[in-house]
Amino acid sequence: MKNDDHPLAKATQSHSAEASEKRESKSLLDRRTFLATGSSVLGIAAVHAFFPSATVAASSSPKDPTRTPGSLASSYGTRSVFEQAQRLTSSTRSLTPLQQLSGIITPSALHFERHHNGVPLIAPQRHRLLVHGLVHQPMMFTVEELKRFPAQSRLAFIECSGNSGKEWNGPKGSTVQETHGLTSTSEWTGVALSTVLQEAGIQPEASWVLAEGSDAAALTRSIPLAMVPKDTLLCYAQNGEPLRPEQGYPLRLLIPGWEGNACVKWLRRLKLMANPAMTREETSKYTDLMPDGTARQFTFEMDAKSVITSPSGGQQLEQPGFIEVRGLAWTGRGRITHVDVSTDGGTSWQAAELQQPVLPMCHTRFRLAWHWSGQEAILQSRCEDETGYVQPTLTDLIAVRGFNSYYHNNAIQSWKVNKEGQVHNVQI
Ligand SMILES: Nc1nc2c(c(=O)[nH]1)N[C@H]1C(S)=C(S)[C@@H](COP(=O)(O)O)O[C@H]1N2
Ligand SMILES: [Mo]
Repeated sequence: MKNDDHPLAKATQSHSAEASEKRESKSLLDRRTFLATGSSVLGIAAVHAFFPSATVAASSSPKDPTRTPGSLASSYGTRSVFEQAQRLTSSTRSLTPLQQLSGIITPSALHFERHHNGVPLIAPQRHRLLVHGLVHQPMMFTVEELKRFPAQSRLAFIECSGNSGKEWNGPKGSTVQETHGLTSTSEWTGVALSTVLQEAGIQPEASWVLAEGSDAAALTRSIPLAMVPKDTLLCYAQNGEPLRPEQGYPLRLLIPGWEGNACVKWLRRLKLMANPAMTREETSKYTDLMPDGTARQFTFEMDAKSVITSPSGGQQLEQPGFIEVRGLAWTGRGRITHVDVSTDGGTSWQAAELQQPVLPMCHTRFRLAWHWSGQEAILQSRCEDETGYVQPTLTDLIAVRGFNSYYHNNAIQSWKVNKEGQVHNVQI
């Protein structure tokens, strides 16, 4: 089976330890030369710009920061040089390091990426959105024109329907980034899709809208007008600034709670139609082969799902004692209402605390105080949403969907803590 969302090429670290060691020793040398030649105030800023390595920064950081003036104001901020969280990248996707994040917002620079044929470079002045098909008046908009419409902002997660897909047939990813990193939450700003469609005027026969991207994949999906949420946005901003190129600059569709591929990036065309267009993305891809040989199609809403992000695969517990179990839960059908955590592989469950704010179609942070006795433990989380839907076990999911499925795996994840405190991905 060949599948665009399948191959999670073994994530490669962007640089080997050896290479970065070399760079550091060279940087140290450079820095000594540099310090010998000049030490103006501007020079101090330059040291920071030139030697971003954490080791160098640690060795040059003053013992008492209250006795040395800090670096100067900067025009565009960057994180502390001591912080290293990274997306894990393969050529067509990158994964959010969920285990290294706090709260519910994903920093834009760490939002997961999924693209079928690269990130296009689009000059916003040249970009157009065409609205045509079964409309009273075909229309073309520039991004500036779309920005003049009443603006709306909302937080929402986007999850790729291929997230955790590899986990259908046995535990594969070693970290939560590898098993669940294709989901992120941002604040999105744009104009309501309904506002723009109203402007063009929908003809009575129109019941689907085709959304097309301006990338080399020209990703195209048919969306049923009757199902599409009212708060669907044509977005131009993410976390307060223009969309990142990876997220669809200068314009993307955001359908809150729907599978990522329906949120067409680099959006250039909306065509009103009587029937779905049956594009590649809704026939060959993004369908689920069921045990009876039929294919589930147009499975837009993301089912409730949760995962413990800490302790999670690849982490090491230092010593027995108090540990706060932390994780994320989300659902495409509104709000998360409840999360249970088990530390004994699902034999007993305890209600976790939901951290405010609990917003619809958003990652929701949950926490549970745990005393690790130093014995083997299996950590699981199970969420419920406002429709009463409860996150299934993988066994339950396979009983309904069979072994040929890949997309929409929202099963309960298990992390095994061994006596040494090492945490591993297991299926029980
Ligand atoms: N034009 C276009 N839109 C696209 C894609 C694409 O390849 N081209 N990928 C889709 C898929 S499969 C997903 S999961 C989401 C990912 O959004 P993100 O990269 O902003 O996280 O974008 C969707 N929109
Ligand atoms: Mo996706």
